[in-house]
Amino acid sequence: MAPRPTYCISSAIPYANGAPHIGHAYERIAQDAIARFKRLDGFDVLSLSGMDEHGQKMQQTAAREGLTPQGLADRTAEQFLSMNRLLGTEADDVVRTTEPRHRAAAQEIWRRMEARGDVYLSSYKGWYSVRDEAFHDEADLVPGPDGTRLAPTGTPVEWVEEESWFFRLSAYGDRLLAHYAANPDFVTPEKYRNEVVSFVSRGLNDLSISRTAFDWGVPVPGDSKHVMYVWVDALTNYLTGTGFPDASDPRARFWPADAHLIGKDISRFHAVFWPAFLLSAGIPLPRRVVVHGFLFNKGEKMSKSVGNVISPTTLAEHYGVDPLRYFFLREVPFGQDGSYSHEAIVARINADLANGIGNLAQRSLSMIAKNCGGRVPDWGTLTEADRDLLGEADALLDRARDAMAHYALHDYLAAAWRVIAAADRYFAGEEPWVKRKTDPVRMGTVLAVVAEVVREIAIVVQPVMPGAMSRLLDFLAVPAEARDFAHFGPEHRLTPGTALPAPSGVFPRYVEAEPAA
Ligand code: ME8
Repeated sequence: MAPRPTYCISSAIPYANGAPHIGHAYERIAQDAIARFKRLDGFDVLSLSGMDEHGQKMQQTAAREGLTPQGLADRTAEQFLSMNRLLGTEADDVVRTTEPRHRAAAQEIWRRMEARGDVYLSSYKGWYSVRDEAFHDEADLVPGPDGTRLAPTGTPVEWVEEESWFFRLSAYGDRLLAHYAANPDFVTPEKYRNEVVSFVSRGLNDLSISRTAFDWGVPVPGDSKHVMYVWVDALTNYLTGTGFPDASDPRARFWPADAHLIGKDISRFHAVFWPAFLLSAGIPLPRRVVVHGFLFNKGEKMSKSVGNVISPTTLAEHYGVDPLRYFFLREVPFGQDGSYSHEAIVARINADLANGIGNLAQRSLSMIAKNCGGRVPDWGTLTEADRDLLGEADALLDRARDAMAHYALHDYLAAAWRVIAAADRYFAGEEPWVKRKTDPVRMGTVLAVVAEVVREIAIVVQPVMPGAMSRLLDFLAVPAEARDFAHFGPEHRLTPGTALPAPSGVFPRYVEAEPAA
């Protein structure tokens, strides 16, 4: 048998100086849905995540909280693990940048860049934002309160003057532009690609890549009074996860990664610095940097001072894991900014889940239980209406694949819900409850058709709502080994006579709690 094609997807590794927020949950839900989709589609998948545990911000936060930086990193790593367990978004590997295997990878990429002649010692004078862990050009600073100046991101900056190792980024502008031109999908969506191209077109300065003012980082090989700039260290986590630098590691087959999934604030690091480091080190570039937008609470930025920070765990416990996963991926066109609110989540739960797929499955399966002895009815003779609906459902997988090829997760779900709407219209038009007396054979056909459509929808939607869709497939008695995309389509229709377990509701309506008297 030919080996399965590989697919490797990573997410940004969160700073370990704070608890997980909705933005982190959103990114992991998207990554997990894509990884599950590819797995069901027959790919050999590696889904990577990690924790960004070094840098000045970590050292400062730990000191404020009376912890060691490692103690803070351990506490945060546990919070992320528990969020991912709850959301069903656990990756295949979590690369923590304080691990020895990662230190080895970061030092090796440094040595390769140095061997290429791209690393030199000089001194750095300029503005640094600890919160962004980034240097900012003087010309980009904006006025802050009381005559101070802030980074363009609104964070405080401090003047830094120290000896530093530099990376010859200025030498890579043309090669980067050539790469973007030859690989138009290297950064998607296009809006972010255009930003990156215009940034590089303006000319690149060399990049300071080491610090001496603190020591919480990976030591620079051969010069241990310097630690690496945290982004050199952090970006290399993607290589660590594929076993780098050990070319004989079984995971080496996953490099180059197919997709680095990141938020819009860090596209420059991933689409400019990272490919330049890799070109210098002679390592193939990832195939795509997939940029997603930001989520806002009722349109407002989440911030501790506004008091609107809601933990993803609280939301999942309140609305349910599958509804929350569905909400984020359906509500926000992937790549754009989006907003969430109680009202918007409840509207999706009731319209799309309870009244949509939930109601369709419940009505057809409970009629089968009551009127067909709890067994898949005979297909009988198919009418044009039956064939049309089945044809529409059979076309769903290819539509979903097309949408996923562009990381348009919302389009993939919209395609599934168009089939649900068509099935609802069909069910209403065929009135199987009337035919129960007048034409029970026809009733059986209609119920078999709808049950089959539910099977196909459930198979395709599993990546987004794994728990609920697996319960639906249980109600249809679909064996565990017949739930992947190879079992989608007309050759795998439900078999008449198959006994079905008693169905129960999969998506209850969300009912507002009575206000306290
Ligand atoms: O940037 N909505 O870590 P991080 C959606 N350590 N996504 C959001 C968001 C929001 N409101 N806020 C943040 C870092 N994100 C670095 C990454 S990778 C080598 C190093 C996204 O914890 C953000 O864009 O600040 C990023 O992709 C991820 O959450 C982690 O952010």
